Amino acid sequence: MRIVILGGDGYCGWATALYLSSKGHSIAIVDNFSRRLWDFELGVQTLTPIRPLPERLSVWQQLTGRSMTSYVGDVCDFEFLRSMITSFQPEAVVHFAEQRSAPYSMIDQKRAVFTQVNNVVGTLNLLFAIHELAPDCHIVKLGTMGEYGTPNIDIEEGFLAIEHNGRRDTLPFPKQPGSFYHLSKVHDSHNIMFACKVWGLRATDLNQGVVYGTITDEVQMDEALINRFDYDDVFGTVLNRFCAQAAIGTPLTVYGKGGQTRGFLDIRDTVRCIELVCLNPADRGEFRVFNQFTEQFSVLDLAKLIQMVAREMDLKVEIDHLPDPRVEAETHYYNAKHSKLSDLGLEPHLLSDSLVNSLIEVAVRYRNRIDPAMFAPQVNWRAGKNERRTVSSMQPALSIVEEP
Ligand code: NAD
Ligand code: USQ
Repeated sequence: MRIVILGGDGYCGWATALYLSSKGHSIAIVDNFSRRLWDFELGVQTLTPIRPLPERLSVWQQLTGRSMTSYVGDVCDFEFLRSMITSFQPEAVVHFAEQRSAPYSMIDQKRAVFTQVNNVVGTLNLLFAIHELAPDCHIVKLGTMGEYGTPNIDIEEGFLAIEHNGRRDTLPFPKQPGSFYHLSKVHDSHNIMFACKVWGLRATDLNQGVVYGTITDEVQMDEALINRFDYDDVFGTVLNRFCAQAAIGTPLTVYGKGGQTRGFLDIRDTVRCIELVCLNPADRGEFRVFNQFTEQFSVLDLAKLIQMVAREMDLKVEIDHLPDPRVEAETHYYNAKHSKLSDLGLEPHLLSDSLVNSLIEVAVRYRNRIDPAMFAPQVNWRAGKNERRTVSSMQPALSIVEEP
């Protein structure tokens, strides 16, 4: 298939592009490198030293003989997007190209507005461009499990059958997102559903849980193909942060009671899910929603698991409970359905199989790059305006592209 990966220089996008390329698909990567810029802006960097995209692509070509096309530009630039689609003629577009950090979106007014404009306008542009230029193309959009929040009922896959005043209907599942970022995904979902209805587009909204892991078959072929491992307070996800903390013997930063429960999946399952969805497209006019995660854990479950496994590796690990900087339920009911991807053939990897080699060992290998100042949360949901430190108040931190 001819598949465009919007956001292909990022964490999920890079692993997906390599995987789909290895399967023989013709791949185009689109990215404007904004994520590398936001890292620089905040003075943070991935634990793993990722290479510039041209170097990544050239190493991939040398190793496999497979080339990928790259288009450098902003999906919010409609003319850029139109010309890319005209030139590549995709059968599927996988849309990862958004600002994906909840804390980033909660720093202040500027970052909240930026997040929603970047995400909502990029997706709207994609809908208009596909409608005009490639109406049969399947849109595979990355949403998030966080769109649903934590209701006190089971979470269905996208839609809920309800009876109200004696009448029945099946309606979009109620959304209770917990950040301006998560809200941007809800807005996207509504726009995509509407475009499928009025223009007959085909789309799959993947409500993905928290992705973990660095190692995929393709990424581990060469150090130059290494993927991101974010552990800072803004872009670092909880498992990565706990593993980086364990690697240098800093207490694990559980926010509040730690009963916050989320869906998780291995990056190897992310790439496989995308493949399954591309190979089994939605029908014309169909808006599908799949919940894309494989296991659910509470934050405290994860901390205890890492403490146990890390101790077996002779790492000293304590658990701290910090005041929760977010506004979220610290204990709650959570039971989210996730059978549609298994029905298509997904065979999940379990955290217990990858915690050591894809997370803790990677954190230990690069532990001399860990900056413990990145562990304290600096973005408070309640503040509205956070004085988080930025690169202008720090030493230069641009070693991302310079280190071997
Ligand atoms: P990432 O930040 O590593 O990658 C996103 C990429 O998109 C970056 O390379 C960035 O430069 C690019 N990008 C952003 N805005 C762009 C624009 N306007 N034009 C062109 N390129 C742009 O993020 P990720 O972790 O790979 O997440 C990818 C997608 O998956 C996001 O939409 C995110 O919301 C979703 N998701 C991620 C996770 C996770 O745990 N990482 C979980 C659920 C959903
Ligand atoms: N948490 C801690 N300690 C930490 C960091 C986080 O207890 O040091 C807690 C948070 O308070 C939260 C939970 O861990 O309750 C998850 O936080 P996270 O930062 O790992 O994940 P989140 O903000 O939800 O966002 C991540 C990705 C986002 C994606 C989302 C999927 O950054 O792009 O959409 O996971 S989901 O959580 O299903 O919405």
